[in-house]
Amino acid sequence: MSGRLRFGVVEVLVAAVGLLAAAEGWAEDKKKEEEKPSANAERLKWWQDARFGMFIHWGPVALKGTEIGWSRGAQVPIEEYDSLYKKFNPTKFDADAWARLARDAGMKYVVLTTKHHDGFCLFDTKQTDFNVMNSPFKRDVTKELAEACRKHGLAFGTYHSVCDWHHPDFPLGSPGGKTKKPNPNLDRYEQYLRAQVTELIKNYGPLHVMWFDVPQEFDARRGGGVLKMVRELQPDILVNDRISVPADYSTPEQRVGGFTMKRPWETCMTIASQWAWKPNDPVKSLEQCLRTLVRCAGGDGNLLFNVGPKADGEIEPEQADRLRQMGAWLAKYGESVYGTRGGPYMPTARVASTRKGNTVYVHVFDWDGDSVTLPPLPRKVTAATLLTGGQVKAVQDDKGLTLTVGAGDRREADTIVKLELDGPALEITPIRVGGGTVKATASNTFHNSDEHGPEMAVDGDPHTRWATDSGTRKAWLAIDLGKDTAFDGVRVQEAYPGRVRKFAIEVQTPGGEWKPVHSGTTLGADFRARFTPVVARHARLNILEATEGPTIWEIRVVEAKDPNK
Ligand code: H79
Repeated sequence: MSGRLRFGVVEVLVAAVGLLAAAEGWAEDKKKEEEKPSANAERLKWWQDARFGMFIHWGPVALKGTEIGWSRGAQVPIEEYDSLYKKFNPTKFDADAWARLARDAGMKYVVLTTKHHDGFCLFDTKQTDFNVMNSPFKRDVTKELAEACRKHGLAFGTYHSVCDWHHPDFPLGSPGGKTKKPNPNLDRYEQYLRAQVTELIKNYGPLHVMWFDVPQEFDARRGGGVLKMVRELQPDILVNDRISVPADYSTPEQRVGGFTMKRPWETCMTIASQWAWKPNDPVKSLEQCLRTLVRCAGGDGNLLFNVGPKADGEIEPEQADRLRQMGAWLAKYGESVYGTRGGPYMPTARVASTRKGNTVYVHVFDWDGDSVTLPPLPRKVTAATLLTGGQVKAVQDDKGLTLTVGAGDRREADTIVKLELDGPALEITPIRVGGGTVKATASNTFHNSDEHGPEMAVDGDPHTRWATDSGTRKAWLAIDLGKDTAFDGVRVQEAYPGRVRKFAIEVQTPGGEWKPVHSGTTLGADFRARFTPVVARHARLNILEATEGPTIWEIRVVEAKDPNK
């Protein structure tokens, strides 16, 4: 759970600023903006089809092997951190090799940290001397990589942190933005940021994306102003959602995003544990890497997969090997990822699906013996084959769609069943898998977005959750079991354990009243309660007190005869 907790911080930040945005009437401007056809629509479509990109976190901090930005003033004293660039001389840096690796991995775009929260600039900026041209290396890394990417047919974009714990004008400092600078000047800092963003677009563009991060101190008006400038400089650029306004797409961090076809999204995730290089950092298994990519595609999102090159300029051979393995897999089965949209089956821990034309690709990670049964497809399957090789039997009946594959043809990471339908797969309304007939409603949903709706807490997918607006102190999440059901327990997984301070589990009486069957003060990551069996169709988690907007990964009742209790 701690991983989820840790990486939620940015999302909370983005959420909080999102609220501010609405409060300031920014939403109306957005509405007007949405009425115009967007100049980046074509690029956005290309990017969604591309699905897979390389994120690169690099800088002098690689000399220490600690985390970029965050270790400044924490694991590494500030003076030492800020002097590292004087020894930064990555003689093995070869932009062409990085670009070739991205290509070999099956990636279609690259995003490089031109400046992280530590303020060091990996490009030839005229706005500060704190940049790579003043290191012994004296080479414009950003320029070389941008050119190599173009040469190898990859789109190139820049990660540029909005917050800057090094710059004297930025109000917050290291460690972790927790200290205050003596003489900040946010207006002047904004001019600095604008000047750098302008340099990036003019000198290294056209860029694929301006990937902003952590807009501390930037409210929606300030962030929205920067966004407007970016779009004026390059109308077809993509901009992520970390400039205090939603811009083009969402960016779940270190977790696979929830299914949605209403808003583009991209998961950013590290191939090992740290963003920047760390000695002996264990690399994710091939199975984990492939499933992450497939789960993103199945949820209709992208994956921006991060490597942290070493201080000498080389990408760890172990990371490079893993990426090439992914590329080899994509070379064989890429048709089930590239150019597809997510669904129609919404992803779960056990399956994901992708679709294009009249084809659905069912990616099975986990089988029930020889087969897997999915809810009915509202179209006829005219042919079923195994993209990963071998024999598959597909049967459509009242129960649903059952796919059967023998042990020898089931693949470790992902067995891909290719279904041809009698019509366009994209016309199928997304189908929930495994959540069964349980429906959910709630008193409040974060930004009213489907991605954080109450259904997310009953979809059987541990990666998606119900969330409430920030500042919510009381809320309820009700589940409809579809019919009267005998149950004697409940399980709840709280995201951000500790927010809920007082709650009751309640069931609805035939008269429509809510009656508590259990009450408590602490939920947490894996809450289980047992009580005297009750029979009811409707139950709810009534949160009576919370320190911040409560959010729940999953909730389910334990049926009275449930063998898994
Ligand atoms: O650049 C990467 C992160 O450094 C940055 N976004 C991605 C793309 C980021 N900034 N803030 N956050 C992520 C959220 C905060 C995470 C933290 Fe931690 C958890 C800060 C302290 C605890 C991660 C784990 C960083 C240090 C330890």
